[in-house]
Amino acid sequence: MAENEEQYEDKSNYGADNIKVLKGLSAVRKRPAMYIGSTGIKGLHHLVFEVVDNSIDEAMAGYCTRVDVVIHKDNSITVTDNGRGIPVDMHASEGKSALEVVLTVLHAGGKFEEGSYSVSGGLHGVGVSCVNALSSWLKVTVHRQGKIWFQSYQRGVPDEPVKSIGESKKNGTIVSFLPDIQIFAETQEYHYDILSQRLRELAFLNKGITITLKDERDERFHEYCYPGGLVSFVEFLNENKAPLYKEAIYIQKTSNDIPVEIAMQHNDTYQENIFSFVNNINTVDGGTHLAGFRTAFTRTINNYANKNNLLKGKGKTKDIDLTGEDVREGLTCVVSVMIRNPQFEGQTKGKLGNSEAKSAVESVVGDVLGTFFEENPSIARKIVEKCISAAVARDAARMAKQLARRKGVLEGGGLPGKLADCSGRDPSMCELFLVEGDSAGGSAKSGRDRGFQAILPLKGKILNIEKARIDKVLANEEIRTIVQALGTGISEDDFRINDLRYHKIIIMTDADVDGSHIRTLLLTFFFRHMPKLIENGHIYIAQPPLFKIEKKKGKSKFHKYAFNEAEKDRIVKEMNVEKDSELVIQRYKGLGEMNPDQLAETTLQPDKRSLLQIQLEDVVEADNIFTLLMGEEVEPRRKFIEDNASNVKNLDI
Ligand code: 0RA
Repeated sequence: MAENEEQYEDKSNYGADNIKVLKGLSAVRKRPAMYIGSTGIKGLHHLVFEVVDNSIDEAMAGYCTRVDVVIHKDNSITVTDNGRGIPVDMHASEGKSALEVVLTVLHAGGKFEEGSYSVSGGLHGVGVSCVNALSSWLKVTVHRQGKIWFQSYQRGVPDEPVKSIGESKKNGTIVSFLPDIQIFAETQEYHYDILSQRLRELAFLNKGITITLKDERDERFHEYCYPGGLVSFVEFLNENKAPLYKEAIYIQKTSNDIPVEIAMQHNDTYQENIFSFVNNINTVDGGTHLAGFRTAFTRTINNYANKNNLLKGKGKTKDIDLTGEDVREGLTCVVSVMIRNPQFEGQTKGKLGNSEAKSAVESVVGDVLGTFFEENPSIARKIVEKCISAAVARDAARMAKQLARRKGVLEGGGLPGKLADCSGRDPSMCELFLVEGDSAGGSAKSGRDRGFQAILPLKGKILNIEKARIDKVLANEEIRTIVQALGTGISEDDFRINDLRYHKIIIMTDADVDGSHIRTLLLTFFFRHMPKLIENGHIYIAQPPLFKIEKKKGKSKFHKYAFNEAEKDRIVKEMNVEKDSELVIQRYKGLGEMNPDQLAETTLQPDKRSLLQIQLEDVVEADNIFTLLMGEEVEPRRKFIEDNASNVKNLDI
């Protein structure tokens, strides 16, 4: 008989051992948010990621190639991996199976040996024991060294000691759990998209590993496996853009014991799109590793360009000096480092603080990219040319900004003549309607409550921001007018959210292809140049009705509005008329067909209208979507609006 089994034979003492465990677990159950961030939707999904992270650790250590995640019908989860399996031998200090220790003791995350880049050092990094504590039940099965081991728990407390339940030729760990309804009171429902986005990201970051996600509620299934790793990631990010050169540049080297991995590719847009990761965790606010990349990237390109005389005579008066902004224009890049003791800083812990990461990335980029340029002169030249044109445009942009500033657009001096402003001055109470067309603008002006509602009619197309630099953006009259009305200025250096004059900015366009195009252009503009407005939830879409259904009954008349065909049919049925002639159904082709009263009643008055608030959850996804939206396809655009706008009908006003 195996040593382990003998040690578990005496079950009588088992209860006493668990007192310590219970104390640890009850701390987690008392303050779950401290351990997993929240008990809302984020925390709920965090449970899955916590378990998956352990499997990814196994993969990074070279022992695991596959992770399968299943969402069951009852919203319980199973994570299966083919790693070594959690050890089951006696844990010396705890006096019980290592498996039980890993599952019941806080921060026993499981790495007993030194030298692993455990991702559990990350944001909340609390280990499977937390998941166990916050699950109404959890079951773990381990295939290891010829046997199958099993233990089950309720709210973190083992039902019985670890036992062997059979033989197996495989290795691996299977964890199943059901989040505790007592903890996750808000929602227990898993979102396929939240899980799939992170799992896809993990598959990009860990090349070759296969991650699957299956949803038994609707039989959805996805398999993620990218032998190209970060190169595939960058090509995915550039999917709907035109790359400047065919293959992404790939850098991989360990410096000072810090593995650095980078992939990058320029495209023909003017946006910089850099994602950075530390131990597989997205550092949304960058940090030292990103700073190291930026410094080395700018220096390496300038060195190459100077060495090859590519900058001579390019400036108006003197030779050009390429700035960081110039070299990163249109750059899509993913920087990933592994660090033993990552220090995360900032309010949301999204910024890496370790200074050794800066020098490691700097040295790797300088070295490997320098060599790459020498060996691939045609690509190097293409990049330098793009940087030079960025530098030239930067000059033009500076002039445009100066001009705009003089005209008061950026300082928020005067207000545009076309704006019908409201009389209220408290931004938190004020709304700005961006209305398509002068005629709808006119109706909106007469129908509004001028106390807190301002109207800005827009005519003509707004420029396609995706393809324009800041100088062109500011040269566009419609955009200048919007910026002026908002009062915030534009772009990172000039944007002042505190000067925002309206806390609700409501896009009101026709329900046709043109209207949807204008709406998309506006959203893209806000996303690229005033992302804070979207992050802070200031951007809304008005939803004018499509139908008016009027019933004449003797002398009295009454009417209702419908937002879609189905609603119209339902209302017609409810009106229960004997003759069709008792009904007048009007279909609005555009906002312009509504008179001021109708517009007020359906689209302007807070207690009657329906607004969609724009939310952007995932930056990777958002960037992709915006690029996609600027294509000619109407369908993905429509779908975006549907997916990203959450209904906030009769908002709390
Ligand atoms: C502790 C030590 C070892 C592996 C693991 C934990 C481990 C944990 C999880 C959680 C999910 N899947 C997992 N796979 C492995 C090292 C084992 C060894 O030295 O053989």
